[in-house]
Amino acid sequence: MAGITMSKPHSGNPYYFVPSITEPPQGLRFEAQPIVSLRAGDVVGYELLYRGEQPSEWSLVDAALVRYLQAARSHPLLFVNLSNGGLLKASVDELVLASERNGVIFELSESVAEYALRADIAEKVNTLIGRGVKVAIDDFGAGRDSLERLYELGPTTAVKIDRLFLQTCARRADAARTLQHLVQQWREAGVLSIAEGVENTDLYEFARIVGCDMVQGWHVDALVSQRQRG
Ligand SMILES: [Ca+2]
Repeated sequence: MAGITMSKPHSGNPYYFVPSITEPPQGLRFEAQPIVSLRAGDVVGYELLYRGEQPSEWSLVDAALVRYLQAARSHPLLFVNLSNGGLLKASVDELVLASERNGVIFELSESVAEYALRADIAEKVNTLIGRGVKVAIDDFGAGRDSLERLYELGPTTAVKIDRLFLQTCARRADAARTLQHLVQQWREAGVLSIAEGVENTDLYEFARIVGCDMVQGWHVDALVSQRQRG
């Protein structure tokens, strides 16, 4: 049985918890990073980040997490990373159940090493979207095929903008305009945009100027901690 404990690494901070899922033979530990709405400034969800030992296969970590999420939990909205292997191995029913029992948005990795897998992944993801599962494109802008990936899928709930791509856009006016157009287009299509790797005030401000809906990163963590302490 998978068990979970929510601990508070920073005393007095009720939001920044560390879930640890323990399922023999592997100890699986996750941290939850807050995702903050730029408009309202409040925490709207968390991304679960794996902090355990390097697994022999990522799909084992995914499988444990999907099993855990199939029971109803009183969590806030969780963004859950799935590897391509984990996504293909989990059944549609398991993923639908995890999505129905908990507020979950599955993040899809940008990189697909084996090109032959792409069609299988797109088909699986589109089936999931058709069954009401929410998915986010992860690391948008990091790979050479971000746009192709975005447009081969059905309606996605969110796009997460890659940390390095965000930094590039913040440095270059032409890239910033492109990002601003994309964010606007996504908004018109009802797709949320989330800037990742917001590590300082400048990037926070840049994400706000280009119109992103949400931000996450060290700077955001610090702001959340600060607010909860104050
Ligand atoms: Ca992610």
